[in-house]
Amino acid sequence: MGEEAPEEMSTTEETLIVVKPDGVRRGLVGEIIGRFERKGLVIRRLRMQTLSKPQAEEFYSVHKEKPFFGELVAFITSGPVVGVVLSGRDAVATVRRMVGATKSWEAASGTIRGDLGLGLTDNTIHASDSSESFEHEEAAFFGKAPG
Ligand code: FUP
Repeated sequence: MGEEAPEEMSTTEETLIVVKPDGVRRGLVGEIIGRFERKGLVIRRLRMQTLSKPQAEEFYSVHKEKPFFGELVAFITSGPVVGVVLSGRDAVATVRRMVGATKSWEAASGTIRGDLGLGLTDNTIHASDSSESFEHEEAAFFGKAPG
């Protein structure tokens, strides 16, 4: 038996990316969303907004015990961000590969963080790391789903 699921078992799924305040301030929204569109992922929802502190604390609640939580919330609320729900084959893992390593200075060339920045908290983009995270983050970012 192979280690990987057969191709036909790959699933269409959804994920969320958020262009962080540094990415918006630096004029990288089009560059970033364009990469996902060219890859073949489909935009399902899109919104620009400045997150409130409670909304950001909910969005990042998985990190609430971490020493950098305060810094993370302060940064993500420091200016407008752009959230995009993307769908496609294995979207969670595919998008994470395109985003690259958390420390932008270590991220591989060809990835968004590797090509576009040097930061850690200000690492240009957030992407859901699982379908469960996606559900939580979509609700925190957009509010209750329509319908
Ligand atoms: P990632 O999934 O790559 O976005 O990274 P993590 O879940 O490890 O971290 C969540 C966010 O916290 C990232 F935006 C980076 C930030 N962070 C810090 O600001 N300081 C740290 O020491 C570690 C992570």
